Amino acid sequence: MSDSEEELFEKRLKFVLVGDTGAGKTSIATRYCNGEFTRHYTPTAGVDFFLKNISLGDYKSITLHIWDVGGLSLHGNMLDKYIFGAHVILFVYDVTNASSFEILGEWIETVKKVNEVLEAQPVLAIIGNKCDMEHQRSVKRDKSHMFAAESGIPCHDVSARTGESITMRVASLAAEVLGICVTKADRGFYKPIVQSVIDDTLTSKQVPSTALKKCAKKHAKKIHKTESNSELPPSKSSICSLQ
Ligand SMILES: Nc1nc2c(ncn2[C@@H]2O[C@H](COP(=O)(O)OP(=O)(O)OP(=O)(O)O)[C@@H](O)[C@H]2O)c(=O)[nH]1
Ligand SMILES: [Mg+2]
Repeated sequence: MSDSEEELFEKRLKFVLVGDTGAGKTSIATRYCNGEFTRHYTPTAGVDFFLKNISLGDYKSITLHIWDVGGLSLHGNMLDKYIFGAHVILFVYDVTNASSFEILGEWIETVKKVNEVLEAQPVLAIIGNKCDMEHQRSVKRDKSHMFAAESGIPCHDVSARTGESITMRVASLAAEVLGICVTKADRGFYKPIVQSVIDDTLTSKQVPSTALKKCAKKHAKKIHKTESNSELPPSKSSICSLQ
């Protein structure tokens, strides 16, 4: 196999997650790479590393090196080293926490300053995390869309808790870096499923099936299926997945 052929099949991409403390960067990385989520919060000191192997189009093996940068690094002296050589930088904020959104400007300015000298610019994206807590949203969609338009960086909502949109978003960004489209086959791979969580207090014996169906319909929401189908949230409740 020639070098260029080999390159087509194997690729390494560096993704960097930055943003305010508590925005959910570690949770996004843990959900995406390990299919896990915890409510327990342990602030990241410095940077943490995650690895994930995916395939997209003709690229049979893409190794994603995910650098999860602690929120306190904004004012530290290591940030330039963390983002050096990044193919993708994700600016993460918490949709329920306005100050995590307001500080994005400072993150973007700092990152852009570091990248100024580079020839190849990374792909940038703004990620609004915790969209499972819509009822507590304090950053209105209009506001984030306007900010995205002004800064020229697209924004997307995800949830590390439910896994919503994470896999597909990462795949789209990787495809953008590689200059390829997410193919039909890739789309099949990330086929959406409808997931509904049914309260613990109800069991299928106690409730007629029509009521269960109604309940499932009411609470149904779309998430994206991953390779391991691991994006179901850990919960004490019974989980009902409908294709
Ligand atoms: N409901 C909900 N909670 C989330 C979500 N993502 C993260 N959390 C919670 O938010 C808290 C902070 O999450 P982390 O992932 O540790 O935040 P971080 O951005 O890595 O924070 P630093 O390491 O300090 O920069 C934890 O208690 C998580 O359980 C989400 O999508 N939904
Ligand atoms: Mg962290």
